[in-house]
Amino acid sequence: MTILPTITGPADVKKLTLEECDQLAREVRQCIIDTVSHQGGHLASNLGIVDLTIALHRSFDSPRDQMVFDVGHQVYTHKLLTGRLDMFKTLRSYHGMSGFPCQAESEHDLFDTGHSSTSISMALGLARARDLKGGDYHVVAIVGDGALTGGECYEAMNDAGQGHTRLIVILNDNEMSISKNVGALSKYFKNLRASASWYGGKKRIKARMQKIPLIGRPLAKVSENIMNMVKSVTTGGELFEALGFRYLGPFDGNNIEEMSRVFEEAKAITDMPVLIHIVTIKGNGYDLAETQPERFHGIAPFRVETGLKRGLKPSKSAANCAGAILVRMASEDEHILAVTAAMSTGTGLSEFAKYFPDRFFDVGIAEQHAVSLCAGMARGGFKPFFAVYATFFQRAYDQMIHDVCLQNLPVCILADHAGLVGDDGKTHHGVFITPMCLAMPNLIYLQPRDSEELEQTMRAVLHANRPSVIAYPKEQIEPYASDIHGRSFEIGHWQMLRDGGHIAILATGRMTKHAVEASDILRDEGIEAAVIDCCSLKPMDIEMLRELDARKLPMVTVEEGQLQGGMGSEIARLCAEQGIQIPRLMMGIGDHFVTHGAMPLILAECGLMPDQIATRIRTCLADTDAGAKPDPEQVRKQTA
Ligand SMILES: Cc1ncc(C[n+]2csc(CCOP(=O)(O)OP(=O)(O)O)c2C)c(N)n1
Repeated sequence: MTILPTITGPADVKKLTLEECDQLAREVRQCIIDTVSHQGGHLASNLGIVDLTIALHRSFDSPRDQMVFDVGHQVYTHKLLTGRLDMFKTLRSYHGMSGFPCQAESEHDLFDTGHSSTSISMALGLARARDLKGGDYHVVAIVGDGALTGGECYEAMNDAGQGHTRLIVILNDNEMSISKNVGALSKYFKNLRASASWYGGKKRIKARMQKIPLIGRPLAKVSENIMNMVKSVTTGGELFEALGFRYLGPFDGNNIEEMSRVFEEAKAITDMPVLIHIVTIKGNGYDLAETQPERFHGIAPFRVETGLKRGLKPSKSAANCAGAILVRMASEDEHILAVTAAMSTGTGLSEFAKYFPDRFFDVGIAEQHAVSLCAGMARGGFKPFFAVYATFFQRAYDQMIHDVCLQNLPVCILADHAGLVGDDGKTHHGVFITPMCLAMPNLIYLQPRDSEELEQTMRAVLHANRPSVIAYPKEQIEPYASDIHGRSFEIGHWQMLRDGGHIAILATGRMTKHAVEASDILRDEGIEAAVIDCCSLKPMDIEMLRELDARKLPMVTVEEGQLQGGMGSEIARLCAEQGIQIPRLMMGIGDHFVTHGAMPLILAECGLMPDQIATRIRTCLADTDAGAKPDPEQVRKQTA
């Protein structure tokens, strides 16, 4: 009999015997492999944490007891055990299940998360709230060794350790972030694992005993119990003890029985926070993911037998394009350095690391530190490029203003995954980057329209010798046909890709291509639209705005980001300042978080597909006489 379909909630997990739990773990793994192979998703992290999650739901009583999974990319088992099996096949699809914790899905998810290193702070907050209310339930944070490279974890532990707050933190140590974990702490965890020689010994002895015919398995069980008793009285983890935590570990996190026993031990500690150090195997149960955990960390749909991608060849990534350009530039200029915050492959820096290992720095999941580090490197005479997903760069807002822009230092942020990102959804869309950057004095902020302009912008900021951010989407945009020749990008100058006498579409980044396609549609209807590539968002091209005004061309703007404080808003502000007509229509993302799903679907939800842009322009032109001064009420309605 299969067990997984009978699990409607944590209460059903509690009824299972240990043998049945092991069977459930196998079924959950199979379900995750099957589903991710069709839907894509975070495979290796989820396979590693199956046993731990089953043990958590055996020992704790969610939702009364509260669990916070750090990042949240590893909650698939948690979802399956909390009544979401039916929905699971829709993982990461439009209007389907989120790939991350999601309050709208279940009372067992307390926060919608996707960014790293926040779980201990959140759990401490929950624990303090519990204590203020006089509650007696448990609060548990589950945090990976990768996430534990993020500084916020230490701010939280430092705070937790000063009181006697009852809190359980589980450190899930699989020696991996997305890539191999980095830094002094990862060495410290390695030493902890090694110094607890019982751990490796235990595994070896158990494996050998199990091979003895007939009596092997029972014998292994007895000896494991004895070794576990010995373990209970050993100590270690001075770092955590110094922070005011009781340290328990390391334990085998892929052993449900062992986890259940440790959790009971931790539950009994009520006068201080506890950190349980467990060791798991990333990708556990699927050979390919075990041997290549980085490739299977986050993966597009694939064939289970071969691990090869399903379907069409995936589109090229802009990150790889930027990485290749940076390698070329670095071979010409030895002052160029590259920095990543635990995302060397994702941000396209693997080749750079290979060619220039001395000029490449992986700082762990520490975006704030990365930006201040770059400030120091720049002050020291170098030209650092920090490649980071736009959404994670949000972390370093203050460091960018205070440590880079205020000092006017030549640090370049390569803000990858800018705009909408598709399946990862609301925690990962890089749609706040423009409002962030437009507010920063001294900054050059660029959004190239394609791979060719990406290279031009990277070279331009190198010579500008000032703080800069270059934002580009996840997918590489190949150069496309336009009426301009020479294609010479200049900071502070916009390019008219196509001329037209009825309306001017001002667009940026990937939306420039959509604007060209919209103008094709409109051209067939007799509407001539000029398309302007506004790559240089800071500084903007005031001359071009004056020229459009002089020609009495009504303006509309299109951007793949928040309208509040975005490109359209800034153009309107500049126009008002210059006494020229403001845009009639601003297209972009309204005042809400955008869901997950395939890119065309979510772009359509935001009204940003070429045909939708054309329709809105047509309506706008029909509503107002072309060339007439805009009616503010009309502008308000159109942009609502
Ligand atoms: C602030 C931030 N930076 C980067 C990431 C990208 N990211 C997602 S998971 C991950 C690695 C997490 O490693 P770990 O916590 O050890 O979990 P594991 O996947 O190994 O189980 C990274 C870098 C993120 N989610 N948030």
